[in-house]
Amino acid sequence: MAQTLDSTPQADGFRMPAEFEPHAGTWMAWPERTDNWRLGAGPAQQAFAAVASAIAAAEPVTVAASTRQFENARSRLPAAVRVVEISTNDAWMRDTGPTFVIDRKGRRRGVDWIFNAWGGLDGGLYFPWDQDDLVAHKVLEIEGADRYRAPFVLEGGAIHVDGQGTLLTTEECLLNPNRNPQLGRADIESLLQRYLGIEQVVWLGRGVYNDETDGHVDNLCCFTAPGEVALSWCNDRDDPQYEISRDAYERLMAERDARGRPFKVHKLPQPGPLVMTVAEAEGVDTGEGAKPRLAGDRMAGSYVNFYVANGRVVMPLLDSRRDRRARQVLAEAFPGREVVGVPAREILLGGGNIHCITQQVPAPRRR
Ligand code: KQY
Repeated sequence: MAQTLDSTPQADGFRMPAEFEPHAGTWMAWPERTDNWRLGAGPAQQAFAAVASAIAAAEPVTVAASTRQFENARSRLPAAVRVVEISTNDAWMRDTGPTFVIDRKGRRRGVDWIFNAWGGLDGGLYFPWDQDDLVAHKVLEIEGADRYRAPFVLEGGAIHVDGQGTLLTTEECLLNPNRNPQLGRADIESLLQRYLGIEQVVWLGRGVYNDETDGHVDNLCCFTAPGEVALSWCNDRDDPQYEISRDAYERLMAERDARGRPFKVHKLPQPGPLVMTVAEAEGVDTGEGAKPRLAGDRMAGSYVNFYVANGRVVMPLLDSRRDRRARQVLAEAFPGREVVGVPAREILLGGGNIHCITQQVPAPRRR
């Protein structure tokens, strides 16, 4: 039986592996709330199903769907995808799911972070979020993995690791008073070390412009290999993203990773700028508990929000003028992996992208 443990992953010899290490599978959740997903969530469901299919060609995929949506999800997803019933408040498995950690004996456990919908009552994106806060525990029960309940708020999209001691994050998110106002930078670093088995935190400044998560790093910058990162890049000096990306680049250039390596940076062009259309905004129901979607809203589109599966990278297609170049950069950054594009504007309309809706289950390895 899966248990809840009082110790920490670091004390028990566990670490979070990099996303590019081998996977046993992927978890996703099924979108349905009509005050975030337009037209009754149908177009988003189609996009999520395409992402699930692209990943299922490489590794086992499980999708969590509500009681109400179970039959619909089952019929829209390929037979190879396992569908299980789990209640959620929305569909961001990166942030509500567990972060898996592994040890040298080939064991796998999970960290269950406190979830407050990206800011709680101080700028959070919906209320309530009680079902989302239970998702990680339920996933760990199904996976039969022991659980660490971390004593602080964190979302999986707010961190990236290289599996060799280095963690990337942003100040905008992790130092935001709407997450853990009682904790300072040093406290957060110490907790990340204890719960993820990392040694060093590389702090970037702000996340992608207008990112409603308060600047999740998974939309701005991620590891592609030890010592290598992909960074969302903007060449237009008049665009607010220009300074953000430049600052991140300079910080990376000034840093070394936990093993003393300098960073090689793969610059991914920013799509767009992408803006919500009148028709898109009108298709979203007005809800009491969710952030309103307005025509003209600048969306935080980024090609960095991709998912690394076994043998393939599943990337968002967001802008026909830039998709090809982004695919080329990713193919160079991930030699030996096939880069598969999935139309992803419908996911972006809900506030995130492919990385945000996926959560890897690492394959434990004996060393
Ligand atoms: O960046 C992510 N990991 C999640 C995006 C969530 C957006 C909620 N509307």
